[in-house]
Amino acid sequence: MLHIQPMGANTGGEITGVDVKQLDDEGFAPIYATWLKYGVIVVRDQEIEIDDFLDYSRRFGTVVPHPSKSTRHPDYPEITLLGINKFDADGNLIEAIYRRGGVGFHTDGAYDDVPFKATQLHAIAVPSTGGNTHFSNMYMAHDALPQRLKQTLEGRNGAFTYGGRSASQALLNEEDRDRKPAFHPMIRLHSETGRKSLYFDPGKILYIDGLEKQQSDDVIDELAERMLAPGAQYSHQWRVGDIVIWDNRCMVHKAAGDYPPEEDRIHWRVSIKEPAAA
Ligand SMILES: O=C(O)CCC(=O)C(=O)O
Ligand SMILES: [Fe+2]
Repeated sequence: MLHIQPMGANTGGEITGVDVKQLDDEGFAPIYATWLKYGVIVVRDQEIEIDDFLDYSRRFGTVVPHPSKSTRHPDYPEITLLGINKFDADGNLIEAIYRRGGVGFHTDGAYDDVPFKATQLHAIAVPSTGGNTHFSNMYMAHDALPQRLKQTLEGRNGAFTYGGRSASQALLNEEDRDRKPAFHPMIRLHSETGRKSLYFDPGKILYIDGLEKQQSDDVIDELAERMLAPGAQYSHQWRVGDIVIWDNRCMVHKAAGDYPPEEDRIHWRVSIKEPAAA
């Protein structure tokens, strides 16, 4: 029987007692509601094939291929493989694969005009120690901002690119680099929960539109600290069979990246967008 339990103090929920292969719309409704409420959920103990994972993922929205073409599954472009081909031909660790998602807290796809609504991972192999994914709740980051910053940010857009100010684009093919920035409101109203969150990604933001460069840089530096609000975090310790999905509209995340590199840590990953308006 479906069982729901909170994981972090304010963020993260765990669901047990379901088989995602067997769900109908009625069975899915409480899972979706739990996801909206907690920002990130884990569904435990799933034994699934790639097609099952894609079918289940499509319940959340439109599954789209990730721009990093080199890490796509050869037969399923919508599936990104995390932790595969970590070593080059000489046996050296490829940092861009090992540390993927581990450089800092971020939200997926802010470089796109329509960022990813959600990202979902299924754990295939889990290391004996480390390798968590950390999450932090951006509703709480918004609510904890000083009034002065809320006033500065309200009604303003941030400009975001894949590499942000550092321009690191290691996993992109040449033709996909240096696209124009995408603009998104820094204070974001969630279309489904109606709550305001801070929308920020220190590794992808270039500047805040309408601010002088110095002020924009200062605010970005301040937000890099304030994005992690007290009590807003949840660190997910993976088990094989977990399916974890987070809401990129109101959460940031980061791979801990601290596991023994010689061990396997492998996930299937999908990017999910809002379905196109009918
Ligand atoms: O591997 C992880 O824990 C998360 C990686 C990441 O940032 C992502 O898949 O978007
Ligand atoms: Fe990510």
